[in-house]
Amino acid sequence: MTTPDTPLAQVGVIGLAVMGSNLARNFASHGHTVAVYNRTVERTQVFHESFGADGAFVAAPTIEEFVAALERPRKVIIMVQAGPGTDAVIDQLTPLLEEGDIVVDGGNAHYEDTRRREAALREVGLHFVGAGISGGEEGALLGPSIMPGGSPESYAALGPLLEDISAKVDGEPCCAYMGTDGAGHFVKMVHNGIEYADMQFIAEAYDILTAAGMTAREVSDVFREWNTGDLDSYLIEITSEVLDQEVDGRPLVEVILDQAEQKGTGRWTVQIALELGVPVNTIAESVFARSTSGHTGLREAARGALSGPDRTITVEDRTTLVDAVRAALWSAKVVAYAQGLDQIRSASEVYGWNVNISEVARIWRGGCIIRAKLLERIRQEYAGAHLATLLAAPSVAAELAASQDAWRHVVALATTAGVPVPGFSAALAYYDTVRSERLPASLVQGLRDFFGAHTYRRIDKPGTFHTLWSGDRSETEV
Ligand code: NBP
Repeated sequence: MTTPDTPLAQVGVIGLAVMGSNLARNFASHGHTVAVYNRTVERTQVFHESFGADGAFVAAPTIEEFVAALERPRKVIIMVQAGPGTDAVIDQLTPLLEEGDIVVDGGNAHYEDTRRREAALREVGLHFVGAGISGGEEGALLGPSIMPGGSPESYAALGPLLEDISAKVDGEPCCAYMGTDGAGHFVKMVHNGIEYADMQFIAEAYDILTAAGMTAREVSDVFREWNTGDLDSYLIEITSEVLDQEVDGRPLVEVILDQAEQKGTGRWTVQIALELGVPVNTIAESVFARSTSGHTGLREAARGALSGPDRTITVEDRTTLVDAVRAALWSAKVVAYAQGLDQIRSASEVYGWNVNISEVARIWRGGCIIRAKLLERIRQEYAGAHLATLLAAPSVAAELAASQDAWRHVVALATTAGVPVPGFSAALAYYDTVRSERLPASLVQGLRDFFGAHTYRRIDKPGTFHTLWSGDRSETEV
């Protein structure tokens, strides 16, 4: 599929399933010559037949021809199934590359794998870039949000290409350098964690409104309206579309099996948050909500054994309820973003990535699944300011203060009616926890000292203390 006259390609894509194909077509539509290769050659042929005429492609049947078709320093983007597939491609590719070439993993890799791969390729003089890419198949084709990590030198060579194909908001590319080694994949992982929370909140809002007697179509209209205000976002927009869809004369949402699946990035976010000691309870509850939905045996047993209110919410004024649910959704969403960004900052400190949180918010404004109007505001809040938490930004705190009565009312209403709201209530519990003057952690510490002599500190004097619980109960300084 190459001839001696074929021009060298500026970029190459390995893996021509949906994401790789669309990314390659995106590069070509921006005027770049793109080399493409896929393990199973039939897929390359199908790609060539389907899209070969749409741009300048070099469809390589072998990986050797693929490498030979690239201008130097070579820029190779791997878009294959994350995990062993990525390692297999790297193993085939690296002996064929030369010093200074750049290997990009655009898949959903675990950031620790990216750190390992980056170190290994650096040893042999190659740059390895772990690039988080969000936006699904449409984003890959028309402009995703791209979160690259790796050496600053590799970004200098690669960045302009990636910025070119990324989504644009206000003329700015939704792509920016995130930091060394695993920074890009870490940021993408947290993006997905926030996405889990966003979707859980949306599902809870739908559940409450239907428990109050609204039809799926009516709730669809509510989401359409919300999408014109401060909740304006891709997920709110597509919620109105999904709720509006009918199948066999019924709302589609009412016939879809109520068991949510997951691919693992939400779980990773929570696992790593636990290791970092960063509370991301909204994301954790969202991951657990999906797991619980899939435990059919447990749910069946509990359904037969546990009693409670019948999930009916009675309200006099539906408009007031809709407004209150909107306030709860917005507030919970702010808490989830605050928690996710805290997690990124914490990892950035541990790994020395120096991630610019304002830039993260900026490149999430377009192309990715959690793109939302709120992100422009978050970008501004973090620009030039060191925020201990997004919640403490004066304008955010003021709005949360204004919406909290409605938020509390919604959680109370749902809980009283037996409608589970793990996301809304986790967000509210976090809000109340971090704003508390004093927490009952003092009692936890007292108990720890009682059974394990774990000691405690006091509010009124420095030092570490232990009470002789099994002795005369006097206090000693340790
Ligand atoms: P898939 O994740 O479905 O992977 C299929 C591709 O991987 C095919 O090209 C396949 O080649 C190749 N592959 C596999 Br499987 N094992 C391989 C191996 N050992 N050596 C070489 N190639 C191998 O593709 P996708 O849905 O396009 O996603 C690609 C990446 O992008 C994934 O990491 C995914 O997590 C990430 N991602 C996906 C989305 C999305 O919306 N789908 C969004 C964001 C990120 P074959 O044709 O020879 O089997």
